Amino acid sequence: EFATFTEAYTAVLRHLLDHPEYKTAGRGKDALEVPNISFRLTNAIQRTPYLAARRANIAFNYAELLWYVAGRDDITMISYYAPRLAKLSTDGLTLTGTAYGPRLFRPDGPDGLSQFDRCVKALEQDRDSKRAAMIIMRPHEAIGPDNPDVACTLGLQFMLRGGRLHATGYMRGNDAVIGLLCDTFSFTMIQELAARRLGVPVGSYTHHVGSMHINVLDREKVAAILAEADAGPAPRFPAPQMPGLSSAELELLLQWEAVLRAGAGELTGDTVTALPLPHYWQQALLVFQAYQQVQAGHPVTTDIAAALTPAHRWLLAARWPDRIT
Ligand code: 5HM
Repeated sequence: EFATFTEAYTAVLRHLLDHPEYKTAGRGKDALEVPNISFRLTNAIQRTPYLAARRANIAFNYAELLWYVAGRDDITMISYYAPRLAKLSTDGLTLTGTAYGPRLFRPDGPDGLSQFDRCVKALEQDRDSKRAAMIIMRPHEAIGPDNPDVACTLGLQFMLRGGRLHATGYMRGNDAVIGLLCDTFSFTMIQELAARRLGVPVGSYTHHVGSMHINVLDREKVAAILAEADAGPAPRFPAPQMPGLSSAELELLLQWEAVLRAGAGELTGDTVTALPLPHYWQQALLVFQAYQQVQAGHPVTTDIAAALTPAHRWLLAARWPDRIT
């Protein structure tokens, strides 16, 4: 059990590096593996690791969450933030396994509800329900070696206990360096969305993984992350509560995301405050604006840098040290 994801993340990485149980070579990648790893974050909002050597992409984290919640599976949006994802697409247009959005957030039954809506409703009707579970990997999913993109997550579960909304993620396989960070981020955000809908505080987040592994090629990066953790405590930034996300707000966020991605418009520290969005989501747009400037080969403007929270500024500077101060 860990108070912050920074601590959980370094503990998992250290365990994999120091005590790997197997060396695997599945699908041509050499990996070090420890089967059956679980951890719990006492407070799911402490989801962001502040480890510069990890060079996390916070723009991707927000984009992936919005892409999920919108029920999207297009590679156009998501590969702009993570170009490597384009390689996972068989048809060049969509992602099948990695796109959890359609499975969680698109209406999929005769009740006209999505799995997410159905879980929230189940908890409204029976606060002690054990049924608020969403299935991600599908029974008929092609798992042969010619399918490059099979869902790694089996499911997510919400439990409303002690007045707080807890969540559990169940994964068949998880890359401890890359996937673990992104998946914890989006799953705890989905948890927080459900908590706001239910009007209860967020509780703990538990992560269970069948095959936890690191690619052998990432070993040096892991060593650098651990050396940084050993050198002193990670910086602590306040973790603001997400205010919830209405469908109108989601729509506006996605509209602006597309405008910024296309370079068809820009936001400033001033104009963003005029948008009918809570400060929390305005920050996500400022992160996208900063990302666009970096992608276009420019430094992040001082106006945008000044409007970002210290946590966002720190994350962007860890990833692109020569673009933002
Ligand atoms: O051979 P396999 O389908 O397991 O390769 C996909 C790998 O991508 C997973 O084992 C895991 O290392 C990583 N992954 C992850 O960690 C992939 C996804 C996409 O579903 C994810 N987290 N969300």
